[in-house]
Amino acid sequence: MTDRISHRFNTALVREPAQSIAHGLRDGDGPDPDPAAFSEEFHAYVGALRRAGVTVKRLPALEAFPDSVFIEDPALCLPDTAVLLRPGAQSRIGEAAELEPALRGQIATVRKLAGPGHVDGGDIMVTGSEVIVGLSARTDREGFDELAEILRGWGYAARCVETPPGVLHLKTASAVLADDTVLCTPQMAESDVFEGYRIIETAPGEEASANAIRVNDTVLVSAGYPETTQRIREAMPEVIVEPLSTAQAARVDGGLSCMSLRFFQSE
Ligand code: CIR
Repeated sequence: MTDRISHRFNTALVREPAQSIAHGLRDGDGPDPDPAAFSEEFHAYVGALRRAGVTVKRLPALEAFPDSVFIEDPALCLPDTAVLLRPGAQSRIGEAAELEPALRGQIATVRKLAGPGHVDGGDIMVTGSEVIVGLSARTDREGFDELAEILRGWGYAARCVETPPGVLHLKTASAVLADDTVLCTPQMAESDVFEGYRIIETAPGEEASANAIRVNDTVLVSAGYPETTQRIREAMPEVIVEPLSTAQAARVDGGLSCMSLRFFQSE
């Protein structure tokens, strides 16, 4: 696979949060996100992506799809290629069709999962050597098999693992910080999912900080997790680590990775 494929990006697609984000899917029965506060958080995130060196293309809000700000879930983007996925939640499956025109406008080669399986982008991690796909309540074996076949045709090796029970997505509990380095929860570190990778563990009680993203020479991490932030800074002195608030996104089980599709586009 390509050197620095896991974090070398020049473009990101984002979707403005809808007012209906207040009705976004969530596991618990905590408070609804506040649309105005969510929007503020989202715009700070867009600013951070730009500072990290990507051109951000903003797509309009989709009121009919409360979770559509989490644009990572309906597609997988790779350098100059992409796959439109089939999100596993009934209320989200239509997000792929809504995204299709914009994705085709940006990326030369776009394939589509035909089904019947399902895959959420949050369950897909692209490292320097492989594409790791977590089976979860949203991503199933049929979806993995169809995706793996497409990826094989493009020269990418895909590996299927188990997303830990009770965890929404693989990348809720882990993040790729360099081609050979991941940040993950102690629970994931103990499994064999990241065998052979250099692992940075989230600090005790800071498991929610695992949903970080590396964009070029910057790592964006959720604010409020000082010990994990320090661990990343110590392990990776070559990167800038920027904490960002994700308090509103967290109310609907979202975080930093889900609010953009990041990719490298040749000129
Ligand atoms: C959902 O349950 O689908 C949204 N409320 C949150 C999606 C988060 N996406 C992600 O981590 N990739």
